[in-house]
Order: sequence, then C-alpha cells, then structure tokens
Amino acid sequence: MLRKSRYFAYLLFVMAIFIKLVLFHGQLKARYIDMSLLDNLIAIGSIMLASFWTLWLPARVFKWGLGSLNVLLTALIFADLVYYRYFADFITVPVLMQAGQVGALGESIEELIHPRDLWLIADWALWLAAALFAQVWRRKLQTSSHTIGNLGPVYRASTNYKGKGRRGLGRLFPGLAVFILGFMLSVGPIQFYARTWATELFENNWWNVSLYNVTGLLGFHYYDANRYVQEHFGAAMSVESEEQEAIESWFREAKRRQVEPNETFGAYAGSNVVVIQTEAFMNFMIGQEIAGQEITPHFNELMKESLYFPNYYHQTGQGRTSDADFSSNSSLHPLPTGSVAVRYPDHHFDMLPQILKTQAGYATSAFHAYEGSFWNRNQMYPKMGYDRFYSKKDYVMDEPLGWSLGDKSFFRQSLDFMTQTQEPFYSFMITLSSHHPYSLPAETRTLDTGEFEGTIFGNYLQSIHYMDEALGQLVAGLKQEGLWDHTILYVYGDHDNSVTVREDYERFLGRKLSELDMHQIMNQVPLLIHLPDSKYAGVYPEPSGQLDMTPSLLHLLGISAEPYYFMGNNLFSSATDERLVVLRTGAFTDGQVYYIPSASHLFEDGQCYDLSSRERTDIEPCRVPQEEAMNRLDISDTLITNNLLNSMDSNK
Ligand code: GP9
Ligand code: MN
Repeated sequence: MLRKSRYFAYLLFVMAIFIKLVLFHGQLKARYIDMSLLDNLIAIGSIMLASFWTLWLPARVFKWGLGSLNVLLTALIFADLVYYRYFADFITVPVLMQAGQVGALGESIEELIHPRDLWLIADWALWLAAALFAQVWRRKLQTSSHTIGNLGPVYRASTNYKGKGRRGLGRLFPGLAVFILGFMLSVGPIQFYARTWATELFENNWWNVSLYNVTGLLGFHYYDANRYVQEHFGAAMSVESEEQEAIESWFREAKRRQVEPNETFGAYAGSNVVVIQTEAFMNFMIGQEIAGQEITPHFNELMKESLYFPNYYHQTGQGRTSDADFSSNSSLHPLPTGSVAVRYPDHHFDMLPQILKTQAGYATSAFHAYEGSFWNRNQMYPKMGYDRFYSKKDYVMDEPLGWSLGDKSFFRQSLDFMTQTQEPFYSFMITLSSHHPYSLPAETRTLDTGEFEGTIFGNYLQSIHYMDEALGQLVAGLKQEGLWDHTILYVYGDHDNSVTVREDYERFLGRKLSELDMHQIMNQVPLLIHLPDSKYAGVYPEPSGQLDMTPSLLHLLGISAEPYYFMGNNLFSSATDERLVVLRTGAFTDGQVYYIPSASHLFEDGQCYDLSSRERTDIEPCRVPQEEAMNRLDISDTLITNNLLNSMDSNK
C-alpha cells in the first residue's frame, strides 16, 4: 500500500511539472516553435531523468525529496519565464554568475511578473490540502485504533535487516526503470533531431531559443551546464592551425576594407572623443512627433550638423548593455550566451581605449552612475585600458531617478570630471534613465503621450524625451567649456526597449508594419557622429552597426587599424557596397537583402527580403551572405573563447 502511494505521488509529480512546462511554453509566444508530440515526450523524459533518484529514497525522506525537487524545478521555470519576458532568452550559467544583477532589475521584475503565474504553484495548494487531509485521516484512524489497541509497536518490532535490504533492492529497480525510460524518451528524440535537421545547431549554438526548441527547458539547462563545465574545466581548447590560418586570412581581407587613407583619415587627429552609449535608445522615434511635440528635439537639432546613420543596428546578445559596450570598443561580436565582460574579462582583445592610450596618449575614462560590479565593469574596464572608471560612488545623488542618478545630473557631473582631465581624452559614457520599465516621476514627464499615457510604450517615449533633454544640456555644456570645436561626439543606442507589441508601433507610426518593418524597428538604434567642424553632415543610409565604432573612430583620428583584429566596417571608407552587418541572432543585411532567421535556424526556414521592394523573396539571394554571416559569428566566438588574440596580436 505504502509503495503504491509512492508511485502514485511520483506520477502526480511528473504530471505537475509537465503541466508547468506546457504553461511555460504557452507564455513564451515563440513563433515557429510548437510543442509537438515528440517534444512532449522529451519534456516528460527529462522530468523523469531529473527525478528518478527520488524513487531510491527511503519512505521517510521520499516525500521531502520529491517536494524539494518540485520547488526547485518550479523556481527554475518561473525564473526562466520572468527572464524570458525581458530578454527573450533563457537563464544560462554565465547569467547566474551575475545573479546580483537579476535582483537589481528591481522594479522591472515586478513589471515582468503576472498574476497568472500563480498557476505554476497551483499544485502546491493541492499537495498541501492532500497532506492536511491525510493528517486528519491518520489522526482519526489512530484514535479508533487506540480504542481497539495500538498495533504500531508490534509492527516496528518486526523490522529486521533482511527486510530492510529487500526493501532497498525493491526501490532500486523502479528507480532504474524510470531512469532508462526517461533516457529513452528524452535523449532518443534529441539524438534524432541532432542527427537530422539540428546538426548545425549543436555545433554552432548561437541562439538559446533554438536549442530550447530541440531540447525543451530542462534539456536546455542540462546542455548549458554541460557546456559551461566543458568550457571552463574541460581539456584546454585548441584551435587547429588550419582554422587559425583561415581566421588570419579572413582578417587580411577585412583590413583591406577597413584601412583607406582617404581625406577623412586623420582629419580629426588629436581631437577629444566623447562616446554616449544611450540606454534602450531606438531609431524608430527619431524625427517623430506626438501631438505636435518632437520626441527627441535635441537629437533632431544636432542631426542637422552631424552624420546620422538611420540603418545602424545593435548587435547585442544576452549581455545587453555590456555587449553593446564590448562590441563597440573591440569590434568583435558578443557571445551567443552570457556577457564577454563576465565570462572572459581576462582574455586579450584589441580595445579602443587601450589603443588610444598607448598609440596617441589619450586620457581614457568610463562613466556610468551605477554599481561598478554590474556587468563586471570593475574588472573589465581596467582591462579595456581605462585609466579611470567613474561609477555610482563617484557621483553625488542629487537627482535620484529610476535605477540610479538621472541623466541630466549624470552628464553634468561627468562633464565636470572631464574638464579636470588632461586632453586629448576618450570619454565613454553610459546613460541609464531610459532603462526598462521607464517609469519616471511625474515632475520629469514633459511629453504629452496622448493615447499612450500610462502605458509602458508611452512611458518609454517619456523617458527618451527626458534623456534627449539631458543630451541637449550636455552639448550646451561642452560648448560652454570650450570643448565642442575639438571634440568628436559619437552617440548611439545600446539595444531595443523590450517592448515588442506591434500594435504600439503601428499606432505610433500610423501605418501597418510588416514583419520586416518590425524586425528592423527592434534592431535599429540611431547613430549620430558630430565632427568638430560640423563637416560631412547628412544622412548615411548604408547599413552599419556597433562593431563599426572602433575602426571608424581610429580612422578619423589617423590611427591605422592595420595592426589590429577588427570585424566591423570603417564607416568612412568608400567600400559602402561591402557592408555586411551581422546581428547576434544570425539576422543580417548587406543593404540589398535582409535575412531573418527562423527559430529552427535552418537556413531555408529563414526569410529573405529584397530591401529595394521590401518584399519577401526567394531564399537564394541570401545564401552566400548568410554563409559569411555565420562564418563571422563563428570566427568571433573562436577568438574570444580561445583567447586567440593573445597569440595573434603582436601589439600587446
Ligand atoms: C546597468 C545597465 C543596464 O549598469 O548597464 O544594463 P541592461 O539591463 O540594459 O543590460
Ligand atoms: Mn542597456
């Protein structure tokens, strides 16, 4: 009887976790990913693999083992759900290493938790009710057995070692059987996928959502943990000399595109450089109005005397702000999982601040009014070549706003620090006030967002409007300090705003949006470059991206990119028809075509668009550039994870 109830409880446990996984999947709303019968079997199999051992536990601890596992798995599913709502990705081991950071999302996390998530713990209420009921029932039985004499001690006295051993053996087989069945149900179909359409995916994992599509949630976590252990504790990875030669030859070709001694080369040598990496600053609202009010009036004004790149893409992955920072300053792609700053801060890269410092004697500083440990900046910034990192503790909190200090005060105080620095200087600033969930206090809201009032989309516009005003004040400050006429100002957005509701954008822009429109909207961030003499002002529609910053700034300052290993393009070279911009998801554009990969990540399942007609075309025109795009992501990953630049780079 006791044994039977144990199997019944186990069955209920498997069912409960399975239902949670199904609920979780329903919440993802991931296109192209359906839970097929095979996927359901994988899910059930992986639950069995995670829990078969509980059947080996003696009766005393069995329910506790099963209960704790339920709590653990539920917590994992819930954490993944919250994380996915914000990042459209799953939690990985490197992300867990930044656990403090997830907590620091604070207010954002509240926005990301929905009342319907309570369904995930509905079974706990049932378990509790059942346990209470059983307790009452037992008491009743006990009272009635007291009346006919208590048989308990008699039963206990009959316990002997032989009986114990037999019971242990009796537990061994069911546990083993569940393990084997679980293995067959999960690993079997995954192996089948891996041998057929998903081969490439396991070799070249660039997107966790596609991995999830094959392995399910528990399988994904197993794969991710395994990958982490292999990467960090496995046999030292080595790159075959053939592969290294292929990489070197790719860079020889890249340098041909990057190095061009034309009239802009060195035209601004010795100028200060101020880079503003702006939080969640997207391109779609540049030049747009709401109720007759411009969203970004100061940026728009600045555009008139600057170079503006409307087809500039963020190329970030899971590392968000830190990826934008890394890619812009190293001209390499971020990693498919985690942040380079967290995973490999000790590896060698060719970094813009380091180069400016050693090659041209620049004073280099990073400015970000937040905890210095976030995204591992305390460790990463000295490695990048910054003399000084001004973090939250260096600022007076005289304008508390959102996560930290308001951008207006942040710019004002940063400018004060800058003016005390020796020139020329390289100043890298990261703003924060326009961070999710974009809820500014009433006194800072100066935009009438009309029909969007009170919505997250309206709040987003509001916070960008505030940041824009801060930008205007910074420009005025730079002028006042007499820096404007010998400073290059480089402003770009770090990534999208995580608000993905198409109707919001349609209502705001007043037109229907195609899938291509939407993809571009979510991936384009503005880039503005103001040159000291306001020369070359205009709109540059060629495709460009965050990886282009370092080669382009070095070009303007007259420092050759020749000795370095950069993957981006030089925005000032004439080879505009060779501009392939590759996003971390594997999407790319070369200005002619635009490719959107599918979740399956099979090339043929993706969408290829002709940018001149903006219509979806046959897949073929995307084939060659897609191979190159994959090659680039692969080269970048190999360089970073194997610390290859440490041996390739003679300029250390
Ligand atoms: C905080 C800032 C925000 O320091 O970098 O990071 P994000 O959440 O955008 O990656
Ligand atoms: Mn950010």
